[in-house]
Amino acid sequence: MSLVFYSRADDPAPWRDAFAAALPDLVFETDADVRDPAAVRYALVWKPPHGWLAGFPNLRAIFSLGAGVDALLDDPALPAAVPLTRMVDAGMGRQMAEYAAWGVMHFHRGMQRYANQQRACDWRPHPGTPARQFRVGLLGLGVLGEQAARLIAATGYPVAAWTRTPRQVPGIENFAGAAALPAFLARTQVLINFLPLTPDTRGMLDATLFAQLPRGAAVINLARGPHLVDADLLAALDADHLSGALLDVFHAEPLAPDHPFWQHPKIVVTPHIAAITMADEAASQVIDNVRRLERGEAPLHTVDRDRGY
Ligand code: NDP
Ligand code: OXD
Repeated sequence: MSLVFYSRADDPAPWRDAFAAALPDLVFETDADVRDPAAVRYALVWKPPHGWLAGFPNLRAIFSLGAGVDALLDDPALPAAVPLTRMVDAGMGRQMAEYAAWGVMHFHRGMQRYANQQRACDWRPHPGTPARQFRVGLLGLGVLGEQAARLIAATGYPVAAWTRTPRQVPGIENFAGAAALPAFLARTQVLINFLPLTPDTRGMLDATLFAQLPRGAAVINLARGPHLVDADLLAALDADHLSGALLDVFHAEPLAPDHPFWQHPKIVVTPHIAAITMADEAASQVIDNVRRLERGEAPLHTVDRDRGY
C-alpha cells in the first residue's frame, strides 16, 4: 500500500521521515514519483490540481495538509465516496492565536501609524485607550478561533464571536446566526476572520459588512482571500471608515506585485503564514487515521461536505 504526497508549499522530507518511523510498511511517494496509481490508498495533499485525485482509483482517504478544505471541495472531480479529513489544530491553533493577538495589539496601540511616522522621521505620540475598552470580534469560533479568542481575552480585551450555531466559551460573548450579525458588528472595533470559505461566507467581508462596523474599526483576515471583496476594503480604508487591515490570505497567492494592497499605508500584508502545518506536530494525526482505516475504523476529523467545512 502507498501514500501519495502533493504540495507545492510543504517539504515532503519530514513527512516521509515521520511515516517511515511510524508505518514502515507504507510506501511514501510524491506526485513526481508515483509508480502505480492503482496501489495508492491514501493521499496527503495541499491544493492538488483539479482532477488529479480522481486518477487514483483505490483511494481509501484523502487527508488535507491544511485546516481549510475549500480548495479540495472546489474540485468538481473530487472522489465523492472517499472520506476527506482536515487538520484539526495540529499545532496551528497556537500560531493563529499569536498572529491574531499581535494584530489586535497592532491596531489597539496604533502601530501602523507609528510605522508610517518612522519613515517620515516624525516623532509624535498619540493618546490611547485601555485594552478593556477595545472590543474584539471574531467571525468563527471553531478549533482555531476559540484558541485566539481565549488568548486575546486573557490579555484584557472584551471578546465576542459570531458563529453559525450557538457556542458557549467562558469569557467570550456569543452572537449566533445571521440575525445576530448586525449587533455583533456594531460592537466590534477590530474584526478577525476565522471562518471557513463556503458558499455562505464567500465575499462576506464587503461594503455592506464594513458599513456596519463603527468608524475607525480595523479588519484582520487570516482565513481565506475570497472572503474579502478587495475593492470594498480599499474604498472603506480610503474613506477613513476603516483605520487599517492586516491581511494574510488573498484571492491569488502569491499576491501580484502590482496589487494595491502591497503599498497601501493602512494595510499590512503577510504571505499566508498565520499558521504553518509542521510535520512534527501534524503527522501524528494522519498516522493515527491510517492506522484507524487499516483496522477498518472510520477516520477522525472528516469534513462535512454538505456543510462545506
Ligand atoms: P472550524 O471548522 O473548526 O470552525 C469554523 C467556525 O466558523 C465555526 O465556529 C463555525 O460555526 C463558523 N462558521 C462556519 N460557517 C459559518 C456561517 N455561515 N456563519 C457563521 N459562522 C460560521 O475551522 P478552524 O477553526 O479549524 O479553521 C478556520 C479557518 O482558518 C480554515 O477554514 C482556514 O480557512 C483558515 N486557516 C488559515 C490559516 C492561515 O495560515 N492563514 C491556517 C489554518 C487555517 P459553528 O461553530 O456554528 O459550526
Ligand atoms: C490551512 C492554511 O487551511 O494553512 O491550514 O491555510
